[in-house]
Amino acid sequence: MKTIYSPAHRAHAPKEEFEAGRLSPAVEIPERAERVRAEIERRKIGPILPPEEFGDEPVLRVHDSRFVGFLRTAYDDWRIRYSGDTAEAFPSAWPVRGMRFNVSDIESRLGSYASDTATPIGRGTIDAARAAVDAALTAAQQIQRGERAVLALTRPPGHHASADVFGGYCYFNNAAIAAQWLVDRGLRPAILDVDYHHGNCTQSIFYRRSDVLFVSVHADPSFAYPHFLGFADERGADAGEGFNVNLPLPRLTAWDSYSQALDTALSRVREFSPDVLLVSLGLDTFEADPISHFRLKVQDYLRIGRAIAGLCKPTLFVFEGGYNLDALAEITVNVLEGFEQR
Ligand code: OKP
Ligand code: ZN
Repeated sequence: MKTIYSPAHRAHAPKEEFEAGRLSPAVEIPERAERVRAEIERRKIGPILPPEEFGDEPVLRVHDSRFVGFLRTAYDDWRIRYSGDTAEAFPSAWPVRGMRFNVSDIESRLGSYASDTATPIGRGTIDAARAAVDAALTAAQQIQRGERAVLALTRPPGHHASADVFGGYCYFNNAAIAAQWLVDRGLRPAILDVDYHHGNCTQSIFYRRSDVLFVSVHADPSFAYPHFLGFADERGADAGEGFNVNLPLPRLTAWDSYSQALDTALSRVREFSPDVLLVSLGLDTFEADPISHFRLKVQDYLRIGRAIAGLCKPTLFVFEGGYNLDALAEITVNVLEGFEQR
């Protein structure tokens, strides 16, 4: 299996996130992708190739142009506002009920576009996020050209970024942009999101559409981030009714019940009969993940890979979350190896 990887991700090296009332060390850090890349080499999964540049057009098929413009200048605008301070940009006020969306200065733009305080914008954030998009698009192109499976080793991740929202460590929605690019080339993609956290913004992007199926297995938002979306009764709207499937699971879910939900997800994908499967591959369902509360074990990731391979579809893995640095590389590559075994 080919991997698409760019070292440009290293330019996004957040230091801190504001969470549970305090600043804590960032967990979505360069070492994540570096460890996975090294493990792919060590276990000889296949060639590691750099992305091609696709330009803005495929990004603007999914994201609002003012939002893209905001991300492009946010760090510089922030530095100008705070006279040269090199600290990362964070929002501190949001336009909640009764207030207005306003983008007249950097503070109002941050508040209008951000969904949380865990997603800092630093000097290299935009370049890294763009390189991740290009990696996902390059992988999509490989699939279109006949590859059976490709990994886009993207970071920052993407599934908490919508048309005009960034948050949850995500800036551009890598998987959604790749899916839209495939739609624009006449293909019918399904997206299976197995990250611990619900892919709320991938859901939002395709919620009213029947040309892309979105299926997610994740921690119940009644106790887990992203808190405000990802419930089982969200089934799509308008033309998209029935094309959104959420399978929320309780705290401490282990393989027994996880695998049942995964089977349900996979049968829904099979029924849709996509040309291409995109997997939003989060590895934060691991038992020792520092921010999550499922109980999957190292060997379970081989099973996830095998189960996905059972669909017999061209498969584009798009890397999302997973924060246990000691296990992340092994469990990621287990999914790929499990997939290849079948
Ligand atoms: C991104 B991805 C949990 C705080 C959660 C944001 C989590 C973003 C996850 N105590 N903060 O889906 O892995
Ligand atoms: Zn996650």
